[in-house]
Amino acid sequence: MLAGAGEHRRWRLTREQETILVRGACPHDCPDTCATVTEVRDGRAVAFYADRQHPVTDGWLCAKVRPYLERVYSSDRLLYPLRRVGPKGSGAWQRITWDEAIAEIADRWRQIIAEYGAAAILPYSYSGTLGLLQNAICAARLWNRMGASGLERSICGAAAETAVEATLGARWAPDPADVLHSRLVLIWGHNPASTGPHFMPLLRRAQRQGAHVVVIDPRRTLTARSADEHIRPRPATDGALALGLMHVIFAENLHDEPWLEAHSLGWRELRERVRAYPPERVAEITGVPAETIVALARRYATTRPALLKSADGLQRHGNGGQTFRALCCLPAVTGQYGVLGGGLSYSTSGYVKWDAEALGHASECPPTPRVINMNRLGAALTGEAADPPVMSLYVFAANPATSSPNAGLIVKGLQREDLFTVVHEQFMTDTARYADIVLPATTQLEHVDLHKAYGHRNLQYNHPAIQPLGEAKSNWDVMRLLAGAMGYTEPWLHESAEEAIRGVLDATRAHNPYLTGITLERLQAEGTVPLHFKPETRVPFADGRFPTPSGKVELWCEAMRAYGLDPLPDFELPHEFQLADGDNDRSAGSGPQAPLVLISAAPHHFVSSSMANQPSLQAKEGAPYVELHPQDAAARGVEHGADVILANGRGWCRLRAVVTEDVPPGVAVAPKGRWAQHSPDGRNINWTTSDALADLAGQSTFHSNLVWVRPAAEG
Ligand SMILES: Nc1nc2c(c(=O)[nH]1)N[C@H]1C(S)=C(S)[C@@H](COP(=O)(O)OP(=O)(O)OC[C@H]3O[C@@H](n4cnc5c(=O)[nH]c(N)nc54)[C@H](O)[C@@H]3O)O[C@H]1N2
Ligand SMILES: Nc1nc2c(c(=O)[nH]1)N[C@H]1C(S)=C(S)[C@@H](COP(=O)(O)OP(=O)(O)OC[C@H]3O[C@@H](n4cnc5c(=O)[nH]c(N)nc54)[C@H](O)[C@@H]3O)O[C@H]1N2
Ligand SMILES: [Mo]
Repeated sequence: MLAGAGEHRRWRLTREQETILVRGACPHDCPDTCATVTEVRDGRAVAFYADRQHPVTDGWLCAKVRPYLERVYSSDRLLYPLRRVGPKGSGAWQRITWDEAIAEIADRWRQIIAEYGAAAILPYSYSGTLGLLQNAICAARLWNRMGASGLERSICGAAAETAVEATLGARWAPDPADVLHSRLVLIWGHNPASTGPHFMPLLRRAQRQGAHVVVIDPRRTLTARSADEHIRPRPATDGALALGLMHVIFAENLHDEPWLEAHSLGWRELRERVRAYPPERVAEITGVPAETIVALARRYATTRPALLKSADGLQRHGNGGQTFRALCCLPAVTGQYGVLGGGLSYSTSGYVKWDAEALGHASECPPTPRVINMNRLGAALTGEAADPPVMSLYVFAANPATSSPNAGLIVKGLQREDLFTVVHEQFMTDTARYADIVLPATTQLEHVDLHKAYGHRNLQYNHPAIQPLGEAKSNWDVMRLLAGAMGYTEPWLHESAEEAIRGVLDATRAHNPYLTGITLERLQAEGTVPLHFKPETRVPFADGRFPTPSGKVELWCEAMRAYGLDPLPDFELPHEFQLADGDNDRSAGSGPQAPLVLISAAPHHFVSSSMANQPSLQAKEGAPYVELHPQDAAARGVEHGADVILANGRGWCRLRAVVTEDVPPGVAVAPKGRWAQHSPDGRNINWTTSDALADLAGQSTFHSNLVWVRPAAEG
């Protein structure tokens, strides 16, 4: 087992009866980025568990990652390159060698480049792994060199990220353990009990010490169940709620005027703006009683320190950008930025932004000819990207046919006979099924990487624990092969994995004080390395400086104009909801004809569609389901446990009805991530979700989705 402290300095921690312990990082899209240990005996991983030394992982892994070896050694793993032999999507494959696969891809690409230009090639990747090497570097170098189309990576939190950076100047957040200093915690549109579970023990401790916990979410989530208070606004009305809270705070003179004077831009204009949001009007918009709004505003303004913690769920709406802008203003109005235990906890990912030039070498490459928004993949493949059309799609670390919006249109695009699709995957996903060539990918146990986290402030090194299974190759190894076959000779396309990581780390450290003293050798030896903070910057913005153009919190934010937005936060319902009937109160008119707002938030036992093919986790999650309020179920003649059809103009899918008051009237909840091939009729909820873009940063709008629900038995 793990030996004494001295042993932890070595990456192969100790040998005990031929068992080697190897330090790693959980690569999945989760704020926790856990430190892991793999026990290897005779070249085989025999145990996988949490590193006790890590301050956030704290010795335990979540329910979904605990059975990781089931994933690694699954009999469903792709182990050899495959070439399609039947019609697209038919599942008829022929095993080929890597040499044949790489040669065929390079040949096809050369033809496409000759005929259409490299812009006709679209790489598509997202969050199967969050590693520096296997994700970020692989998403940049080869494609820059080729001059392929760029990808606007806005499926997840682009609106929030942009709003936070514009308002505060940087995406910085407190150490998660700082919540132990909070007296009030507002968890707003975020469900950490499922989506970032290592925050929960800290939250519980804070609560036991007397902190008051408020969850703001239309659904009764796992997180809401243990809160002191649960406030349930109608979907997509949070912007109005935030403006309403500020209305009360200003009207009752509870704002921190000296702080606002010293550290913010435009607070008087904001005060003027929020006059239009008195509690009565906000109650009408949000469905939250006026007394609750007033009480929450008073509590928030008078309890110090107060932490506002949010994530991405609440901004996957048409008005996600302005909603997050409004949220960012709240801690300023109460003078809570820079306070230990207070402020905004959105994401820690801004502390380390990998040096863009070292990452992608763009200055040595042709300019990116165009950028395609990943949320528009279906549209792009079926004609929206016309000049040139997309003739080849290369997918890695993503599963768009399952996870991207308007999936029916994506599948239509993937079926195009003239589209050459390559998918590099661990499993035969819904996307891989439509490929012309499928390449087998390594898992985190089989490759090297370096990880930063978005929920805490440590770097984590991942040593490979075992040899690749079958003929699987890492993303980086495949990029190197493709670069070679394309005749690209730049050394940065052929570096070893370690060289590539070291180059980006060193270049980033040269201008990033948070990386002071953090070398590759140190990461390899220690596994987990905390970022370097000076005492005065440990609490974000404690020095009163905000790296915005004005040096202040930009409540009035000129930068928003460039996005076509009001420089002050404001509220408007998403267009999808406006078009329906101009009234967001779906609880009132929940007759059988009325649509419901479908929220497709994170499942507890999968990460997006990753792991959703693992039998033990499928068993825990049960059949693909949708939660409906008893009143909505009754109005539609839907019985608990019966199959229902969810449909709208984009598509439909079939789900099992769960009738529960965990959802409010007018809302349906069906978690994301279900594979279409494991779902009834081969469709999941993304056959209904919208590929319209939000008000800011090309953000996805998964939750601005109206669906009509009826019993499947009606036919
Ligand atoms: N177990 C698990 N963990 C995950 C993931 C997963 O799939 N499974 N996904 C990972 C990824 S990719 C991400 S981006 C993060 C996301 O982390 P979170 O943002 O915490 O996750 P979500 O479940 O997407 O959304 C959070 C909550 O937003 C609520 N919500 C939706 N619309 C509204 C609204 O209009 N107002 C309010 N107030 N709330 C609303 C939903 O009901 C949901 O409970 O989690 C990561 N962690
Ligand atoms: N309806 C609905 N849909 C959503 C959301 C929602 O709220 N509602 N949320 C969205 C969000 S927040 C996100 S971030 C996206 C995520 O969408 P995606 O980034 O597409 O994530 P996954 O669906 O998990 O697919 C990741 C794939 O990468 C593969 N993979 C893992 N590691 C590696 C590797 O090292 N190499 C290669 N080549 N492959 C690897 C996994 O096997 C998996 O199939 O989903 C979005 N989808
Ligand atoms: Mo995400």
